[in-house]
Amino acid sequence: MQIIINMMWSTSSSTSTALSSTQVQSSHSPFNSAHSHVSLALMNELSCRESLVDASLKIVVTRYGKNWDGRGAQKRLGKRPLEAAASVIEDYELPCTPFDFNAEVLALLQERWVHARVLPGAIRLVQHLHKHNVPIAIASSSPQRNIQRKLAHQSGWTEYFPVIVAGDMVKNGKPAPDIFLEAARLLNAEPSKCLVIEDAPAGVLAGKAAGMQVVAVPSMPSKDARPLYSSADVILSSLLDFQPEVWGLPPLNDRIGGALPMEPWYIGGPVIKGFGRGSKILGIPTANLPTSAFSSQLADHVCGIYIGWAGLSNRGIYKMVMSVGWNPYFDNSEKTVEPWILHDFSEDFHGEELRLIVVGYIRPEANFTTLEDLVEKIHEDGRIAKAALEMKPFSDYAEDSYLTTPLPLNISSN
Ligand code: ADP
Ligand code: RBF
Ligand code: MG
Repeated sequence: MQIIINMMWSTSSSTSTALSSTQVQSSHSPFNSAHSHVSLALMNELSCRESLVDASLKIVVTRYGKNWDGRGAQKRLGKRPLEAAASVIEDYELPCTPFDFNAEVLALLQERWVHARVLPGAIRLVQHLHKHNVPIAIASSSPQRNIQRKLAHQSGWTEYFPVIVAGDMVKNGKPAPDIFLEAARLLNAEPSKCLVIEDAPAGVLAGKAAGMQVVAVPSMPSKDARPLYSSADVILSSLLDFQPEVWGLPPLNDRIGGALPMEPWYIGGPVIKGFGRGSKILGIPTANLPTSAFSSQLADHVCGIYIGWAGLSNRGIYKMVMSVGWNPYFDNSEKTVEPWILHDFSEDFHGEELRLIVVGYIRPEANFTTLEDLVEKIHEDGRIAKAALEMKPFSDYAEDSYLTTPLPLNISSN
């Protein structure tokens, strides 16, 4: 499960993937038959986000005696290595050339690529498109050598991407359209029949400049960054929400009882006080967990609404549905994990140990115009969770001993 497709060293976003076929229908038209199909999609950001790149940048910037604070991240997204290096050098006033800086960062990244993880939803999507003979290309700002190295970590992926256009194969990097136009040419597809999936603002601009449709999956989903993606045709919060049928491609039919099975996620800790508004304002209590004990797992998971099983100290095992993210309606400043245990308790259990196995994804976090709409949606999530957790594979995890085994001390006391 370790691959990085788009992530070049600047931050994530340097790779894009293109899907194509021989003929095209207009977007938004339903997929009719395996023969009449469509689209070329170029998509970016199949792999995990900036953490590896940022960790390497931080080391090199620190070597020059400067304090890394992550500034300028937006600007670097989707840029080719030397251009991104120039931007860091300017931001931190470093006494070196982009070439030297780049060499230092690349040396660190070589060692780290193996640790890169695939973005949630990437394998599912690529395999689905491959199965339906939708040609896919990668159009990445990374140099060719780096893309190959990243692809090699994921078995079968070289064959999924018959066309790869790297940053060093074209004259102008993103936001110029060159990289996508070259991908379309190699795919034998008209640019207007291509769909780009991109995570970086520069890539979104490049896709539009190439005359393609663009789905943005922002790698920096902060509110401030939103305007940078405004030229995209659609903005999604993750690849899990990509709906091929919207683009005339065969739909994904892998939900079970309304939830998408996923690699289970095991998290736990003592129940802490949250914002004190779940039960008071919504009538829906959520048992907040301290995220410090599993912050890297949290960073790997996209925001959204999930289902799973909850083991509560020695009270029992229950179904649960939870929100992961910033709760747009309340506009929180941190990413929280808030499970609503689908059981009536007669009292609070702050401080008790809660262990969760998260097994399925329902939907992205949304904003709502009224509190009633939010409450109604959460109740609908609850109904989906109750029913889906009765079904395989979700039901199997109710037996998992993780739910009944006390956590190691360093986690439970965190
Ligand atoms: P907080 O801000 O402290 O999370 P909430 O109003 O969200 O307050 O209430 C959550 C608390 O309510 C939990 O920490 C737990 O002690 C208690 N609680 C009672 N029933 C449930 C339930 N079914 N699911 C989650 N928490 C519950
Ligand atoms: N908050 C949002 O702002 N948007 C959502 O889509 C959303 N969905 C939720 C779904 C579930 C199953 C639960 C338990 C909560 C959800 N919330 C959502 C979070 C809700 O706002 C949260 O419980 C409050 O912030 C109380 O802390
Ligand atoms: Mg709560």
